[in-house]
Amino acid sequence: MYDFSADMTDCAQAVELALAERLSIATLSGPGPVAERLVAAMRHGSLEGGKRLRPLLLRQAAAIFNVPMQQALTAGLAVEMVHCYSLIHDDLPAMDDDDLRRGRPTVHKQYDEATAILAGDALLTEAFALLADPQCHPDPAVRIALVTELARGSGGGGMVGGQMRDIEGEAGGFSGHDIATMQAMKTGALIRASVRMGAILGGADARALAVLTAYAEAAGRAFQLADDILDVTASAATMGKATGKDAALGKQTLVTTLGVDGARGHLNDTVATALSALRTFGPKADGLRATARYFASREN
Ligand code: GRG
Repeated sequence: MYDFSADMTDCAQAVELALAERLSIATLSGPGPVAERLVAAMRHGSLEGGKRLRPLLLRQAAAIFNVPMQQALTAGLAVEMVHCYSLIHDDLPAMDDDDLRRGRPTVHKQYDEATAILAGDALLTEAFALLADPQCHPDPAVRIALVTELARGSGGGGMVGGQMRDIEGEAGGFSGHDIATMQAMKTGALIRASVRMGAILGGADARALAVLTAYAEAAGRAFQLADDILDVTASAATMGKATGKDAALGKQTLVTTLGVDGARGHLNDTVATALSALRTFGPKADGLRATARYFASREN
């Protein structure tokens, strides 16, 4: 019987251990020795905290195809590094200007802005070095497919482009469609890439990949809806970051247009869409099913 809580804890522990090992002076040094301050800032922005949901989704998708755990973990680390870089940069004064992340000072507060920018840059770069490493997958064609997927999900047509649209939207005038596009890119694209990378590691055929993509897109919408609801309903202590930011910035979300109850109803419908996409898969997709349900019930 699948146990979501055990799966999530096990994944988070594995990611924490592997990240701590990878983000070391020995591993990060290139033609020259990496600066100790840079490594410390990268570790501050990546270790101790974080639900590690993207590596979890990746390994749950990979589990459908019996991918070895080590391969799923290596690719999951790459996604988590991109995620942590995005949070470090998102917290900067030029972006969301936050002091608190995962219950601790943000990287630019603990160090300084320049160090935070560089720590994010180095995490992003290291993510692609990980995917290029044969421990990720013995077949170079699979590794290239993973690099392409992560680049698409995190770049101008994905997460970074979504962040740009979000900033543009602060001026107002966004339609419901504009908000949905921005959110699908800013938050959804990396979640989509995570699931698809698990499928790519498993050699999924085009049909399975399409089904998992449909799941991932709905799961990404559910994750973002939950985040928008929690921004209104949860405390900063529970979230480990400032809340009430959307309203303070006058940002439009589905909560502003539908209200909290309307948004909750929409969240439940979106989770149902994610689950129905998986109907052709048997119990091997129970992990992905449980994570979509968790998105509707999470409290932080
Ligand atoms: C600055 C390049 C760049 C991108 C920023 C991800 C992102 C794009 C901004 C983060 C701002 C934000 C709060 C987005 C909402 C969704 C989100 C990514 C929440 C945080 O993800 P969790 O809940 O965080 O998975 P943990 O801490 O558990 O890893």
